[in-house]
Amino acid sequence: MMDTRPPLAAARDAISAARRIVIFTGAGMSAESGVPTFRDALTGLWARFSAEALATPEAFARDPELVWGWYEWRRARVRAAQPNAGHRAIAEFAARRAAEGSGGVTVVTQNVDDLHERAGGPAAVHLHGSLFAPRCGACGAPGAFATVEPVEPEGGRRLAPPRCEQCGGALRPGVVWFGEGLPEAAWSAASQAMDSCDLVLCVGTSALVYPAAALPEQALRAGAMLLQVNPGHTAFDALARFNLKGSAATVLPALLCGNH
Ligand code: BV8
Ligand code: ZN
Repeated sequence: MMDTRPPLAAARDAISAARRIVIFTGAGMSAESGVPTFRDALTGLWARFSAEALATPEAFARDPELVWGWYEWRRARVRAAQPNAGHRAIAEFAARRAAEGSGGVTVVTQNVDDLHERAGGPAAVHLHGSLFAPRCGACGAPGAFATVEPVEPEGGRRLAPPRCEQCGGALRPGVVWFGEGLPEAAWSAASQAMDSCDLVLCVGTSALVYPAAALPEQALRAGAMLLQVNPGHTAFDALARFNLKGSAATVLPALLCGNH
């Protein structure tokens, strides 16, 4: 029988009926906080590179100061950014369901910013690491930032990575680069959440990067329903029960908190 309810109302009903929900987020989640997505062209010193080319061990080995400068510029941008209404809606939704005892909410993010946490939401599972957890490239010890970089609009300074206090090696960003494996603990937490949820809400991801992009399909195979919030088209369009074509900061407050 044809579902005649407006998609948003039907999606809200599906969310209310779900016992265990995973919210799977990508760079589009932070776009309205002013944090560039991976699809956005790079600027300044990095304009001649693609993010995919810079986010690799090879790029860092070839020019550590260029790559460390890029990550420090991104970290300064994130520090200057604020969580948007979408981050806040997720935080409020998770808190409400916890208070009502109406089922768990797990946030699994591909993002390396800390905006989910700063919105007060549940600590997200970070599949691709964090801008705020540098580590030694030689001995793996956690590292400390040497300076607090100013926010430069276009970005564009080469910066030497600080030295490890344990062994003197160069620090590296605490993110997962292309060609690197994902952190075991994060992967297994995300995988278990996908296998045990009955609804996965995908927000602001192009669904292009693996193995992360395989996780929502894993939830589908385990019997979950997939919902998507994205102004654009992605491979998840064909898998989604409801495709809400809009931005995170406008759709999520209406979808999760009833704020129209
Ligand atoms: C691995 C951290 C094996 C870094 C990221 C050749 C060589 C090597 C590997 C490969 C290869 N070919 C394929 C691969 C695999 C590769 C891959 O998938 N490549 C892709 C490009 C084809 N994957 C890997 O390399 C992974 N590792 O395979 O290792 C291995 C295994 C075991 C042991 C050793 C090795 C590692 C991948 C992780 C890379 N790191 N981030 C950093 O941040 O600098 S990935 C990065 O890009 C993001 O984290 C994210 O995951 C990914 C894509 O970004 P999205 O989040 O989807 O955002 P995107 O910009 O793409 O799109 C934005 C979306 O938002 C759009 O849909 C847009 O419409 C929407 N949007 C915009 N505005 C809004 C919005 N939505 C809502 N509201 C809005 N306002
Ligand atoms: Zn070290």
